[in-house]
Amino acid sequence: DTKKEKTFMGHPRGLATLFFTEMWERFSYYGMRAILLFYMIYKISEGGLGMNPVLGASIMSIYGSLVYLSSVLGGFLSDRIWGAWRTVFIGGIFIMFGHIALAIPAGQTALFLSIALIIIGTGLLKPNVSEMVGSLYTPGDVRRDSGFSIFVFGINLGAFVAPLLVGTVGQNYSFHVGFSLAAFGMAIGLIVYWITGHKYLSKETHYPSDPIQPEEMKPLTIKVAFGIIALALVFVLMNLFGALNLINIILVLSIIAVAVPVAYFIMMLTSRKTNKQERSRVLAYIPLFLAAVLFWSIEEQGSVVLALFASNRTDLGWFKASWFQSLNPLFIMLYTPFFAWLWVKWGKKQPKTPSKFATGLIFAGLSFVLMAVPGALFGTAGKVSALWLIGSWAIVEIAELLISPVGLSATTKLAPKAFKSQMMSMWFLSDAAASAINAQIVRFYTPGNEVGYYAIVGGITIAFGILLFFGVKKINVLMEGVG
Ligand code: LEU
Repeated sequence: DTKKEKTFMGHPRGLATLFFTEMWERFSYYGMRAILLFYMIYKISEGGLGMNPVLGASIMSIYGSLVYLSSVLGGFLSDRIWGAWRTVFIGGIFIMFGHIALAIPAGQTALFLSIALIIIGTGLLKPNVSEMVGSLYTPGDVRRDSGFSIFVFGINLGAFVAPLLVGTVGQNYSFHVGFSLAAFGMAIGLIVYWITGHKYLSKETHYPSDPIQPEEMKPLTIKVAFGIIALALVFVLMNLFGALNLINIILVLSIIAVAVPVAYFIMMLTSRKTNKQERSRVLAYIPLFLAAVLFWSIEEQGSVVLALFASNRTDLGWFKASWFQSLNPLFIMLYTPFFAWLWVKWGKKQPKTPSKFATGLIFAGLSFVLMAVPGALFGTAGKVSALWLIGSWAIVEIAELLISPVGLSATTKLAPKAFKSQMMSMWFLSDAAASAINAQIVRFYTPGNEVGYYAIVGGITIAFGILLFFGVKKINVLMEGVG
């Protein structure tokens, strides 16, 4: 076929649809996150909910965890029931209503309703948008990696602009107007998706890849019912012992978010569908997964612990605390061309996945150790230069480029044949587990002990990075040539 098809930067037109849909979805998500913590903990007289900051930080983290844990549900609904096209659209509707809930000044009820809607919606939308990017290319298409880079650029473009717009309106004018901007962004994403997606995405995305069979319904219903009853029982018991409060509910959710990836590992390692070589690759994935958890733990604390530092401990001048959330995506966009150039330049001589991960952990840890310095030097009572935070993000984003794209690609390469989509979920689960752990540890963060907090969390991460360097050889052997 010689007739020239219209492309999007040399890529299938469907990439433009997915690029803009995900850009607007991430705009809504990160815009909301840039002001949510402040909304929860600011005094009622300042337009906030007046919640305890320690609880607010914990909610931010468990929310960030469940948003990715639910990708397991989204993957299932898409593969087996709805197909990716519908799952994404329904997800977007949930997300939009989630932001609308916060646009209405209805206190904590609206807060928790919004959180529930956005957890479900993101779980339906995000894994399937990413999956559809992959499905734009035939297995041999050399444009695949560059397609993903363009897609990730869209994520970060949305994430960069959002705190500036939503943050400014939210902090200057009213939180609720800020949240309505987030809702508006998701609405634009949905319209773009609907109109251009019908034209440019393949009809295959309208059908499940592995439709569920009628005989599978009964065992599935029993499993789901069992799970719901077990969870309900836990809450009933907690209630009986007078322990049913937010802190303990968050603890139960944290345990679940850590247990799910553990269960996935056990299932993949013990399944008869996994052959010997595949088992060795899954074993190699365990230390990489743990490293990813440590990395995401620090990365995700950017919108919690560092956001608190921005608000309480930083000389802001005309700057808004929420604007700091734009630094993470900004540095990613700045560094991406450099790393693309570096990997091409080093070619086959470039370090393998475990070495990149180990280096990444050391950078991630250093970004936190740096944050221990201002408190150690000047005490924790006053305010310090914004350069500390800017420097910290500049360092942690080096780590993100050594771990996030590399890990995503390693995940797909190490997946056993029978568990391709489960492995894809594993990548999101590394963030879910990390944020679940954060929900527990951020409670120890108070201005009084910030120095110890940053030094310990950063130090543990650096130590694990060094440990990982010692294991590099062994992991490379286990990976058997797919490094
Ligand atoms: N920052 C990433 C995103 O928003 C996180 C994800 C890979 C867990 O897409």
